[in-house]
Amino acid sequence: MPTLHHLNHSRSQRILWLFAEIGLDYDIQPHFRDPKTGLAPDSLKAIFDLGRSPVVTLDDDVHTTLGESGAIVEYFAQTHPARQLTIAPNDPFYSQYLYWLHFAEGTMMPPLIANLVLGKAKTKKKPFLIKAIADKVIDAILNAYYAPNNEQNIAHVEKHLAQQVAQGSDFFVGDKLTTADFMMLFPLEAMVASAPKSMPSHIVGYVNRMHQRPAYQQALQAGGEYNFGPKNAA
Ligand SMILES: N[C@@H](CCC(=O)N[C@@H](CS)C(=O)NCC(=O)O)C(=O)O
Repeated sequence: MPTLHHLNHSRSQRILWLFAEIGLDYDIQPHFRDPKTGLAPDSLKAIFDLGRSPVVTLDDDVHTTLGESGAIVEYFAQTHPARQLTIAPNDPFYSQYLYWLHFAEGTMMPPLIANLVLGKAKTKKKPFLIKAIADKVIDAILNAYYAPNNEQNIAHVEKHLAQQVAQGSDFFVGDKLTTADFMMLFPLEAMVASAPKSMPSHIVGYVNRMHQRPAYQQALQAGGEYNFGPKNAA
């Protein structure tokens, strides 16, 4: 049986949701972020040298330790074809499917993380004069690059989701749940949770629809506290 090494408030929520949608039997090993630094604990480094989550250990012949949420999502979707969470190369939506599957970690997450890390750097205690200069530099970097990148990404996703809704689809690609949804929900729900009023309506609508899925609710129960889930979550 696979074991998911789950870190609270993290991308491994993607995998809990995926496992619930597949109806997979698995073990869960929780790891908790350091409350001060927000970083993963050493217990995760003991499993996987990068010390990042999600990580899944498989009871296959070569005792695989698999990191990268995209790789994990693809692995389980491909090895459970009956659930039909992938799109085949001969399907007209195949290229769109690959695009959104990779857009999540390739384009959407980097400016989000940069905003988060640089924002945290601004709140760190520093001597007064150094703080004034450091904050200016941080703002310059954010304003020149990461903030506009993030805004462009949001507009790009919003336009796509508006088109999907106009075509009667609840999902990112075609008219069914695919691995692209597991990948895209995480950055979108994180943004909706941190700035609900400033997010555009189709992104908010999409996040709400995914949150209402029974398997998503099941995943919340399995993972415990999660800052980016629906506000009324247990
Ligand atoms: N691209 C990787 C990123 C993994 C990653 O950075 N995970 C974060 C949680 S969302 C983490 O483990 N952070 C803890 C740390 O860096 O100490 C993936 O998609 O799995």
